[in-house]
Amino acid sequence: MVIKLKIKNKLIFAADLDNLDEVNNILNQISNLINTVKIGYPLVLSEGIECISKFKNLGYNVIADFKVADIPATNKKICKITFEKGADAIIVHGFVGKDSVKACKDIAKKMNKELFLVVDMSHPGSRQFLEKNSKEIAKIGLELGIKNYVLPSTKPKIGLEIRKILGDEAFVISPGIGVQGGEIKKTLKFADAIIVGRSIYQSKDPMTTTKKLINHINLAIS
Ligand code: NUP
Repeated sequence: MVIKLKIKNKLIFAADLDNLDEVNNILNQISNLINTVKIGYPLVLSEGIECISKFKNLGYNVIADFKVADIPATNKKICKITFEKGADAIIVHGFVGKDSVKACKDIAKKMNKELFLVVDMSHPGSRQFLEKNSKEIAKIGLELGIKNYVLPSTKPKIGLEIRKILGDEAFVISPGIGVQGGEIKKTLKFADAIIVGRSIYQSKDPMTTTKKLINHINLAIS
């Protein structure tokens, strides 16, 4: 598996709050349990792109979940700026086609950063368009030599099928655990790490919840 990010406890925290103080409050409670934070539009549009450097300064790996999905020239700019702001990795959509993904891949390679390709998604609406093309999207990733992928924990059967296409060398992260209905054990049969947001940040006791999640993860892989 070729990934520069070392994800502690196979758990990525999705910081989808719109308030940085609230995110920091959660992180203070779980900082010894996780080392990788995924940020996306809710936080960045509320608090600004500088969130990335703030988390980097605290020592976290930062994955920017911007689901980049534009023409190649614009994709390249989005990725470049995100990496310059300090993100270790960016999440990119595959449905836009090979040229758009390649633009992201090329700039990630040039800047020595990571790219995660979304092959399928976890919500019910993904069945309408994305799921029908997920295998083709995975193939685009392989053709471009992409190592990192996002697969939905809510679709364990598809997860396994796509993992077969991607091979053991791929590094797969998976959202959809908990609130969306995904299960840790089934997910870790095709994924290397899970992404969890609401189950942690909406919990009355984020530290205990995170510890329980890690126990489940350890049981699932033992
Ligand atoms: O298919 C996807 N599903 C998904 O939930 C791809 C994603 N990137 N996500 C993101 O993962 C979603 O935007 C959120 O940040 C996180 C899951 O959060 P939660 O359901 O654990 O709260």
